[in-house]
Amino acid sequence: MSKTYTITAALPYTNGPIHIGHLAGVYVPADIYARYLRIMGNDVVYICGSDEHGVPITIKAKKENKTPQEIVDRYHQNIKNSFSEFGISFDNYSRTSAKIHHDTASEFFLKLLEKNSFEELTSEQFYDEEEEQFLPDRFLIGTCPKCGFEESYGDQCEKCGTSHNPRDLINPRSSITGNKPSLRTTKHWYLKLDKFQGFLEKWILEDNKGVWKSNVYGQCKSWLDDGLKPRAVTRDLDWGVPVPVKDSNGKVLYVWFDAPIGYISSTKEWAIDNKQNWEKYWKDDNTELIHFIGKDNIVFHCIIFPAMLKAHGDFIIPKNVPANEFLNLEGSKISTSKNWAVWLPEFLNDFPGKQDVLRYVLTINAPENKDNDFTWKDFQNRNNGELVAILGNFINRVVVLTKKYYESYIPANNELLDKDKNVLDLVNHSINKVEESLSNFKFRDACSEFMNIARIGNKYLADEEPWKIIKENPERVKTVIFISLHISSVLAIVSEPFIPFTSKKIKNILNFKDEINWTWEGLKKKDFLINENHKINEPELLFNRIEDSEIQLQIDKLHKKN
Ligand code: B3M
Ligand code: ZN
Repeated sequence: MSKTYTITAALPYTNGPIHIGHLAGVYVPADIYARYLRIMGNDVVYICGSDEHGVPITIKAKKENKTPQEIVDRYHQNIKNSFSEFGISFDNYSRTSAKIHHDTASEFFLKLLEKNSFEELTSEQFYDEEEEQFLPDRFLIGTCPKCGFEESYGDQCEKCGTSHNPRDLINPRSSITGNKPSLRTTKHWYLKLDKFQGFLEKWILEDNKGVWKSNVYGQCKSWLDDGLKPRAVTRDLDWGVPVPVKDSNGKVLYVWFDAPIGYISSTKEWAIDNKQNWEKYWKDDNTELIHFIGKDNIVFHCIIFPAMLKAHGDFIIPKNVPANEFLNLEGSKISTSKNWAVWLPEFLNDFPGKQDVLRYVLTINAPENKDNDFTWKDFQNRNNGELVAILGNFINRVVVLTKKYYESYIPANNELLDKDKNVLDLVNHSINKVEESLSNFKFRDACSEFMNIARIGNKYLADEEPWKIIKENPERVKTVIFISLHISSVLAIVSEPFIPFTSKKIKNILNFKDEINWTWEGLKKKDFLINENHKINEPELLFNRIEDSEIQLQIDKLHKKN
């Protein structure tokens, strides 16, 4: 039955290009899910945008002697292009510096103010006398009270993932000047998170126990077990959404207050452009809201944003938050500052047209339940051993044989033997498994099961050896080719969420005509989508081998960067 879904992918900070870690952790899985839901006939809006406020952007601007706006303008376009080049099928990619976002975030804040969800507190905060500014969040560096990491930020430790109060940081210093900060008094608005403890406990710890991924559930439980406290949602900064009340000069909304509201403003922007009703995607109890994020964003999406939504009162809360772990690169943590990363624009430059290879490798090796490693060798092996040797090879053999024996017309099949029926059963079984895994956010399993369909096809061809029996048993060959073409049509459809560019190529080779039946649903309704006498197109290689030298180049490049 068709349902309505709002799929969000974490809004990337607009202070640098996108790398493979972002893609693997958030954007590819979310894209697979959105594409899958769409082909199953659901009403889906897949939302994202640039997170343009916050300290990382201000810091980058300071370093480069630019304005924050100049920084975000540069990277917003760069990031947006990368997503579109890699087939990330957002319905809308907005940005939080947009007016619609400032308006939406301000209204949200005012509503919470009206509902008495904040308390105003005056406290002492760290201040850099030389720079004459307060030091919220990443402006402050010090030793993590939990794990001892010496470069922890004021708000969060990147090493152990703990969020903390800046006052708990050991040996705090300014990240701009390195100075020891002083303390100054300032007033802020605090969200009364403690008021939502009971609601969150029931919703997460009871209702979603065994439903949400265990990494997500575990982090939430530890937050809830510690007891929630009021949390400041404003900052003394000049870059961000101004606090929309009188006398709040020099104060903006905390980036983690405004950014998730960005999902709502991006949906609104889409709705205006497409004459849709945005409220259907955020206020209807039958709509499923799903947030795709990395593990460092769990608390914001599972505790703070749901509390904000609940406090507001008009909104649905997320159905699931399938957060991923991190992807490492060649055995080490991906690091922007150390330039230990594979940046998407560079990848495209070095491997033009190989977006699907990257999508495939990042999915089959996704950091779903634990941190995982991307290696160039594995990238090469997956390409040569799976995409070329299994999927590409299967489609190519079938299409070449169809051309050779039947001038590219699909032959009529004869009576199916048990072994043909067995193969069809295996394929159907795999389709169901792909579906089941996708609906449970198990993208690695889904992807390897999809490749399994090509494996089944290859084995079938190898067992039946049509090229050997074409002379003495041409009628049998018709059936074998028909079944193989059917498997190719299954692959054309089932591959779409994972490797959309390739799916399109296979569809084109098979010369898909009646798009209505050539869907996943169509696949389930009918035994065969293809029919005899339909003419397919010329063979076309789907993938090329990647040579050792190309891989070595990447490894050298990575090490040279350091
Ligand atoms: N920009 C954090 C990040 O990129 C942040 C996500 C916002 S989602 C509302 O890790
Ligand atoms: Zn730590």
